[in-house]
Amino acid sequence: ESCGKDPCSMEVEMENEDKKGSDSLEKSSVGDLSLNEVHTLAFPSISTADFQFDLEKASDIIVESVADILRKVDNVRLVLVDLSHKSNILSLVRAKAAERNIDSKKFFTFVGDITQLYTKRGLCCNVIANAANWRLKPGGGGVNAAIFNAAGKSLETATKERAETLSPGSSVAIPLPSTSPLYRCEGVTHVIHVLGPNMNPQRPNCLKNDYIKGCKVLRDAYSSLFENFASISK
Ligand code: AR6
Repeated sequence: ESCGKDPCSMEVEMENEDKKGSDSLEKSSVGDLSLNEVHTLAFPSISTADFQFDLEKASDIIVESVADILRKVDNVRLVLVDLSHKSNILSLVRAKAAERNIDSKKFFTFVGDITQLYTKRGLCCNVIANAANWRLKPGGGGVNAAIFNAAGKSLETATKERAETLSPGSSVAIPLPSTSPLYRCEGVTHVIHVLGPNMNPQRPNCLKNDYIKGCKVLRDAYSSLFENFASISK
């Protein structure tokens, strides 16, 4: 089964990027970034849909966490993804990132399905984050179901080898087997599962509107995610 394209074997499309000399660079194989490509993390807004976390507070935390990691790490890109142009979290984050003068080449928002960013939208992201559940199980809807579906059984197996559960505010990076369709077609080499704070009484470990705790857990979740991504990018 082929996807028709060769993910991440071409240079990352970047506006204003100096592409001089790129012709002489060797093209890489799938999932192996060549010299003029930049490690890119695509991540969903953790906890703001099924887990019902406040969007204003979440957008502040996203922008602060992004600013923190970009101060520490060079040569990476972070992309906040959501499914719709009408996404409120994308609008809030875009405005706050602009206010803080965050470099829009290193951090931007993007509309698309996180499991089809390369094949449908031409955006090459070698790492994607998942808004997981504490059992690290497929299903449950949202981005978790989409990622486990797109990656196939091998993500479930690889996840089980690394961790059985996740506590709120933490993350675990799973190298994707090269047989996974998400690797072969989209060029995704790692999925980082993240567990954010839950404000939904229908879900386990609900924080019952305690936003002091909730904000701390969400900050911890993003810093864990970004640190994990930074170590993959070394
Ligand atoms: N591509 C990009 N973004 C998406 C996609 C997708 N395919 N699907 C959803 N989003 P959610 P949570 C956005 O509910 O609030 C699951 O059942 C969505 O619009 O997936 O952290 C787990 O098993 C929103 O902006 O995650 C957990 O139990 C963001 O992704 C629980 O939900 C997160 O929405 C986690 O809830």
